[in-house]
Amino acid sequence: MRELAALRSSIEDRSATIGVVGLGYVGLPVAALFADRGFSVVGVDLLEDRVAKINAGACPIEGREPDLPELLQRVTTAGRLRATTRHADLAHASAVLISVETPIDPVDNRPRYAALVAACEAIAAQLEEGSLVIVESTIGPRAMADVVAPALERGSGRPNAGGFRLGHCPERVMPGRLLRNLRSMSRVVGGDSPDTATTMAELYRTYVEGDLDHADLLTAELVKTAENAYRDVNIAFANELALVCEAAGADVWAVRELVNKSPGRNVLLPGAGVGGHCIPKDPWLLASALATGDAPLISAARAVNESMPGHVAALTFELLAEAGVDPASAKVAVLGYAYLEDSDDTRHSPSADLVRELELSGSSVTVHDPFVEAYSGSLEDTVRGADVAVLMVAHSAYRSLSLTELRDQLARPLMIDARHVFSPAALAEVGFRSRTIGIGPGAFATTAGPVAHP
Ligand code: SAJ
Repeated sequence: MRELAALRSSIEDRSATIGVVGLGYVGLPVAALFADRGFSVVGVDLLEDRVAKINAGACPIEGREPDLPELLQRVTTAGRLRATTRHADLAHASAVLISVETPIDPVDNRPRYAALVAACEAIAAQLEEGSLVIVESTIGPRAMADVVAPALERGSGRPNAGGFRLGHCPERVMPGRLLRNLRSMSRVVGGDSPDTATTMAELYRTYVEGDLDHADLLTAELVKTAENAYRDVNIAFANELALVCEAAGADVWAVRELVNKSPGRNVLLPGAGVGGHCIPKDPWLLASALATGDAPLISAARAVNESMPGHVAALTFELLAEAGVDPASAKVAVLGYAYLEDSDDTRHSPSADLVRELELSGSSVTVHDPFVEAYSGSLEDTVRGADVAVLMVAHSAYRSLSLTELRDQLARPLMIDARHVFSPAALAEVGFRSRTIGIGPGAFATTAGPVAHP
C-alpha cells in the first residue's frame, strides 16, 4: 500500500513514475512537461499510430503549438517519456493522470463517460493500492464519486475507490496555447482529502507557475464547468442583445460599448456562434447535476448561441433577396471555418452549421480559411464570382483585407459581417451593401468601430 508521504518524497526527488492516460491536446503536453521536469513518464493511448509517432519524437497534435514539438523531441530522446497502448505498462506508476474525452450526448445533452470509465477500470487493475489517480478531464459535479470511484472499485476488485487516493485537477488549456496555459494558468487542485490535495499541489508545482488552489473533489468539478457555463451564458446575452438591436434598428456595438462603461458590466462580443471543445459542452456537464430539463438558463443560453449560424444564414438570404438573388441559385463565399480567430481548430465550428443551412437552401458554397488546410487555398479563387461574402471568423488576415479588391473579385458587392470586423461605413464607402451582426438596417452610423477581439 503506497503512502502519500512516500509519494511526496518521490515527487521531490523525481523518482516517482507518472502515468498519463489519453495523449491528446491535454494529456500529451502534460506528459511532456512532467518528463521535462525529470520524472519518468509512461503515456498510454489507444491509438497505435499516435503512440508510434510520439515514440519517434513527432508531435501528433495538429496546428501551431509553440514549443511542443521541440519539448516532445527532447523528452522522448532522453527516454523520460515513453508512449504505449498497454495499460499494464503503468504498473509501477505512483500517480496516474487521466485526460480522456468526456463528451455530451448529442440527443439528451447528458454526459457520456464511457471513455473515462474504461480508463479507470483499466488502470485500477494495474496500480498498487494507495496510488494517486487524478482526473484532468472536465467532468460534471459528483462524477468523481458516482462514476470514477465505482469504476476503480470494479477494476481493482477492492472497495473504497479501490483504495486509491482520488484527485481532480481540471485543465484550462486553449488550442494554440497549450504549453503556455498549462504553465501559467492557475489550477484548482481537488483532493479526496486535504493531504491528497497537498500532495497533488507538490506534483503540479513542478511545472505550474500559477496558483494551485486546494479544494475538495466536488468544488473542483463545479469550478471548471461553472466558469465555462458562465462564459456561454454571457456570450448568449451579447447575442440576444444583438438580435434586439437588429430588430429595433440600432447598433449593438455602440450599445455594448456604452453599457460597459457602467461599473460591473461587461457585455461580451455578439457573433456568428460559439464553437470549440469546451464552451458548447461544459454547460451541459454542469447541468448534469440537475434532472434533465431543470437548467432553464443554461439550456436557453445554449439555444441562443446554437441559433446564431442560422441567423447569419437568414441575414445572408435577406441581403441576397434585396439584390434579387434567389438563395437556390446563389453562390456564397464563406470566410473563416475555424471556431476561433487565428486558430486552426474547427471543432463545433459555427461555419459548419452555416454551410449546412446555406446548402440546404440550394446555395453553392465556397469556403476559405488561412489556418484550415482544407480551405487555405487562394482567397481570390474562393470569392471569385460569388454573389455574397460571409465573414464568419475574425482572423487577423481578414482584418487587413483590401475591400476594393474583394469587391472587384465578387460578382456582387454584398457582404455579411458576422464578427464586426469592418465598420459598415467603411464597407459602404467602397460600394458594398452589407449587414453586420447586431446592427439593424439604417442604424445610426455610430462611433463604435470594429472591436479588437480578445
Ligand atoms: N465567442 C463569442 N463572443 C465572445 C467570446 C467568444 O462569440 O465574446 C465565441 C468564439 O468565437 C468561439 C467560442 O465563443 O467560437 C469560444 O471562444 P473562447 O474565447 O471562449 O475560447 P475557447 O473555447 O478556447 O475557451 C477557452 C476556455 N478555457 C478553458 O476551457 C480552459 C474558456 O473558459 C476561456 O475563457 C477561453 O478559452 C479564453 O478566453 O481563454
